Amino acid sequence: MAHSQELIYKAILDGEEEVVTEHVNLAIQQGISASRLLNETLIPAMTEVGDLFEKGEYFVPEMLIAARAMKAGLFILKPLLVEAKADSLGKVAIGTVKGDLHDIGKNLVAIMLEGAGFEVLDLGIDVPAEKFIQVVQEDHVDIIAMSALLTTTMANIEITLRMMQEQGVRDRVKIMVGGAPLTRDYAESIGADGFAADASQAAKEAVSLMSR
Ligand code: B1M
Repeated sequence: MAHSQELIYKAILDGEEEVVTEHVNLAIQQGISASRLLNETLIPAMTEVGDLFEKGEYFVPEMLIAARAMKAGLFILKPLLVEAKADSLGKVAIGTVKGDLHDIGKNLVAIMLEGAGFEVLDLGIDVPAEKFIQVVQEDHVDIIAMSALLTTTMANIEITLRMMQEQGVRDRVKIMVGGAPLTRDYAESIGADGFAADASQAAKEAVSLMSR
């Protein structure tokens, strides 16, 4: 790992937003690609934050400031990860499900979808089933993408799907789901059309869903 990447990694662990901003910019000037910075530095740093939380060495405030620092880095990388495409492949509405406040993974998926040529409507975090249903009814989306990071909130994906069925809108869209606690088997078991384990897979899955 280059020296600047080590500094970024440590600054995310320490929640130092300004240091992340400075060294992500420097790393880019040094020719380190945005995807390397993302996959070798930013994401592994967040994984370590999670591990430290599990070990009881970090608490929610530390996770929160680390997430802010990560977002500062992502903000710089976003335009480099997204190369605007002329024609839209389709429209995706994405959100983190009800009760869940984690948005970094969802934001990354949104970035990769845009990069793949989709128009993305970001519904944010803590999105209730009613909001997803409203979007299907009013916004002519092709894909609904739901993210969940907690074992407790992944059930809200299934609840949203059931409510969509009850409201008669389920078959108007493709449903793609993802997030750390989810598996392809789970996605299939609840009747989702697509699943992806990470953001770049999510973009590929969305492209494939458009032709199914
Ligand atoms: Co929380 N948190 N957190 N947290 N947090 C986790 C998820 C946890 C695994 C930490 C741990 O214990 N190791 C654990 C969940 C345990 C579980 O349920 N299995 C946990 C917990 C317990 C909690 C709280 C309950 C803590 C508490 O209050 N006691 C609480 C819940 C709040 C709530 O949501 N109601 C909580 C709060 C928070 C913060 C708010 C402090 C903060 C989030 C800030 C933010 O997002 N703006 C936070 C953070 C930062 C984390 C960790 C450390 C990092 C998450 C992250 O951003 N990862 C996380 C530990 C970990 O992930 N190792 C943890 C980086 C990101 C790029 O990865 O989000 O996995 P990820 O996204 C990936 C894939 O999952 C996938 O692609 C992404 C990119 O490759 N993906 C999709 C995601 N969505 C997808 C959708 C798709 C397809 C792929 O299609 C639609």
